[in-house]
Amino acid sequence: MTRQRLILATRNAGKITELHAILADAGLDLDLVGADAYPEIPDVKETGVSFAENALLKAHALAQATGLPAVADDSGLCVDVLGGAPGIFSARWAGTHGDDKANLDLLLAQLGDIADEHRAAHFACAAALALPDGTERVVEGRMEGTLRHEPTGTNGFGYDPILQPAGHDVTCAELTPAEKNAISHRGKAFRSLAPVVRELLG
Ligand code: ITT
Repeated sequence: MTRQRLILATRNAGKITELHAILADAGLDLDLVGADAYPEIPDVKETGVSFAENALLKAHALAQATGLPAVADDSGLCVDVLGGAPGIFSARWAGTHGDDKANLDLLLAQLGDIADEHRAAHFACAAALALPDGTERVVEGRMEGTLRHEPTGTNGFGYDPILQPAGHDVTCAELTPAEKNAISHRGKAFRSLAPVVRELLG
């Protein structure tokens, strides 16, 4: 039997790798295809002002353009002392969308004088499912932690080398992919979304 195709409405390679593992572990037997398989579809403008709004925008855009169900992730790093920033601006904090190193370096410089006890932060993720008929669902997940002063570790992507998850003495970039997915904002959000995907896609 042909497996149901589900579009992963993201062009972020780090996210795509994690989503394949998270959705497979959640027992979803689907033909998962990244947005890169549809290069002719333009990037959606992330005009929302919350993770949930932007995740829904991305999922609906791909579902409408392909006629297939789509899931999207909108995520970011929220720093307490910065009032929740970079937040929805995490991917373009230093100006250029997706320049992980520049984003991380700028954030570390901004927090240079901030002591350990004031370096609380969390990763947040909204996971959205959209169907071509307009049906939508969105759920959220978080991973709490503190920010290091220097990047450490080479796994993961984005701000992983500076976020030390609560209860751990290593950064996200020092965790194995499976260890990160087990506790991450993205893991939590997509594990919550998995039964909804199963229910709506059969
Ligand atoms: P798409 O819109 O194509 O999905 P994007 O990278 O632009 O890709 P977002 O707008 O959701 O995605 O921005 C997410 C940014 O937040 C990402 O570029 C990282 O800087 C950061 N981020 C999110 N999840 C992360 C994680 O698990 N580890 C490290 N950084 C993360």
